[in-house]
Amino acid sequence: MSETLLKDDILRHLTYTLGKDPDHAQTYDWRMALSFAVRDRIVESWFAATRKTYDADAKRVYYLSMEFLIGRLLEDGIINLRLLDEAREAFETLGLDFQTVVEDEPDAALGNGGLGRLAACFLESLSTLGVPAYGYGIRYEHGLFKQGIVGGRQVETPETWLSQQHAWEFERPEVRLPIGFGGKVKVTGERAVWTPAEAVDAEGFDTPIVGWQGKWANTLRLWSAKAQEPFDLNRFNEGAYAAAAEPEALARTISRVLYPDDSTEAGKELRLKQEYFFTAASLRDILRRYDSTHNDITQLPKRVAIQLNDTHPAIAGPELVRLLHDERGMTFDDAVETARACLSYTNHTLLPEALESWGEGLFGRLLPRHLTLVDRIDAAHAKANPTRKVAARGDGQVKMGELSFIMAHKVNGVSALHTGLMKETVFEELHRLHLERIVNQTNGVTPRRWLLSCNPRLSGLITESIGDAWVDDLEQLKGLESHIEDAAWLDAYHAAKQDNKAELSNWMGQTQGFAADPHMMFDVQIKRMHEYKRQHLNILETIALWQEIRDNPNAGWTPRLKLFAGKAAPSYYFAKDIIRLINDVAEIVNADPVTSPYLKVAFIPNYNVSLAEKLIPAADLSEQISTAGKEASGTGNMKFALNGAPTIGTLDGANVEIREHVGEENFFLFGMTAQEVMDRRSVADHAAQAIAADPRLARAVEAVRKGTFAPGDTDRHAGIAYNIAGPDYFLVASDFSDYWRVQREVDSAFADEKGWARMAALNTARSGWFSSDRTIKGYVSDIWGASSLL
Ligand code: B1H
Repeated sequence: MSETLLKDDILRHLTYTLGKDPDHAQTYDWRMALSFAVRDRIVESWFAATRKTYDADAKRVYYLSMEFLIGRLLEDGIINLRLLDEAREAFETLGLDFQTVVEDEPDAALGNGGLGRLAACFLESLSTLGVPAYGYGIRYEHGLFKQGIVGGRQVETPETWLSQQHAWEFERPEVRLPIGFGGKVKVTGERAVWTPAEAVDAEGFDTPIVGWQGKWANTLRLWSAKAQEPFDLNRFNEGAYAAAAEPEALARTISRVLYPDDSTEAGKELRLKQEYFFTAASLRDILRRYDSTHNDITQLPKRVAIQLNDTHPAIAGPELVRLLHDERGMTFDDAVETARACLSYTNHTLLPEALESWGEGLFGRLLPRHLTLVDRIDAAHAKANPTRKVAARGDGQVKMGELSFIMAHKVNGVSALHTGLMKETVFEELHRLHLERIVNQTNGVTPRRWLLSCNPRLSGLITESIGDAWVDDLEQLKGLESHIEDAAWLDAYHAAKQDNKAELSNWMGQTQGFAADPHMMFDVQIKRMHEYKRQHLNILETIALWQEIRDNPNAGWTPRLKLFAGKAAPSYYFAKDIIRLINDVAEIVNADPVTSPYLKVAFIPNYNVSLAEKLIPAADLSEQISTAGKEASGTGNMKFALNGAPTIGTLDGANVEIREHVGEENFFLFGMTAQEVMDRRSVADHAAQAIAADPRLARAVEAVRKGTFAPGDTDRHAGIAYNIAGPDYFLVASDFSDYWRVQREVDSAFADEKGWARMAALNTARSGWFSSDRTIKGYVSDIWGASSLL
């Protein structure tokens, strides 16, 4: 570790790296100087880790992902290096506000939601555990769009995290790999030579990811697309300046923007180009690194484990076969075997609209050699499994889920329920043919970010109570259970939550136009906007509650603040309509003097990692209300439980396991099971029946339909009402009555302050299993065969 004082290093970087006189430095300059001072310390363990990995000739894990939703890195680095006190002190003596400096960092949103955030948690856990690993992805110039709310509606503007220098990355101009598209394939005997028609360069940018206590750091390598020629000199000399710049602009397009579709497939040519671009660059880089210390390519699986984060990098299968067979002379069969021994695949969703497939026309035009190889891989699989009916090719499509399955030695789901459903539904036949292939690895979250860093009050209390070994051994939270009957301790637990709520309330007052009363229950649903996540079930219950409070204001209602946040994919109109309904309901309900003491509604714009870090520690109740069978796991659900917000939820995804861990008496269960959902769908007019059976539901739907929340534009929300009363694919109407019933149980439970604190504390004490450290240990032993070098 560095021997110099952090403060001296900050001032040195301010002066010599940023060229700023302390008297004239702005927040940005201080933030960069602090980041560089912290980064220096990370680099030390980063080099040491790389050296150790080479010395041990250790197996490396390569995590290929279209998304890394890392958020801010400065506080993470400070926390993991245990520099918080020193950094705070340094800024105090400099007369600067530490929090302002930390919050100046842009939130790197190179992902949509859970899938991308999981990749970020995994990188941090891999470093904490000292497993040699690389994350590989795309250095998008523009991450997920910024969401504004104007007139109740979502408006999107481009995100510009790179408009300032990114403090954490190291550009690697020497790592520049040409990636080709299109062109011709010349077959000579068994092998082929592919001559692409066009090519761009993939340039690497490295970000070190440091683990807990700075004992290890791994690398996140993101690829940026660059034109091979900076501009067309001939056209420039002819005076065609715009045309001269065109090839450069076109090449850069590949890494320009993140597709904003969560759990849906984009199906665009540029998307396939992005997928091949980063996957091909990563594989080339992996082989280059292997070659630098090995000369027998057949031993590759001993040193290399490649994890495909969903099917987005599925082209890795045929590409690796191409590299081994066409370029390195392995037989086709050996190439497939070797590739499969390296590759494994995580499935994150069973939603049909999210399963990737590509038309063979497009696929063959961009990747002509790969199309032939996919055919051969599929034919070989068919030959080895003569009874099979499901294929990676058919109907003129390349099906990426099937392809990934066939090319992986292990395939995993992300919660016990989801893995079971994979075996019964989408991968039913492939599972039967390969009974050992599918395994479960229930998701987890890193406790460094999602408790230690985001919730200093609670983590302080935990450390006072049981010491600090919980930070990288989260199951130790169990030790809190012995304090539960201690009234003073429970008061302290409750006080931490109350203080978090007061802090959020202040922030809302400053930024959202109203400061919620911290004595209300903070009932929080924050996640991507999606019909299957059923924000419309929540707002419908809100409406029914508002109506009921108006009817009977003195019935002793438990005061609630309903908090929502989440982005809708720009072309997902129904999800955008739900955002508008929530905002419209908020306007009417919040202005109602009768109900105001008991009910408030807020939609906080621009949900991202940093906002989650603010909201979760202040939450009382966690809404995890997806239609059973649809949410593969969820990871927000774990963050809430860990931070002492009990769940109201369905038996879906990891909710099932959360309930098992925290105890059913500390979890508010409602709704149909996955099996009941499937049965219910076959009931004609299930929604109409549910509405007829529940007058409260009927009244709420009717209020939406007739425009109660859209004065002067009464048709505005009719579409939502007709959907709920009609097709209602996600069974909002059928689950409503039970949801309402259990919400009233929540009301009574919350009114008992001590009882609630106890339940919240038990959620914290029993959530240790949901650490991503546990998840990564599972991948290491069941899938990767790697090991820790610590
Ligand atoms: C999840 C996605 C996803 N599942 C396609 N699938 C995407 C699919 O841009 N695309 O094309 C982007 C994302 N994301 C989520 O993964 C699940 O819905 C969650 O339940 C799960 O917790 C998370 C991590 O496993």
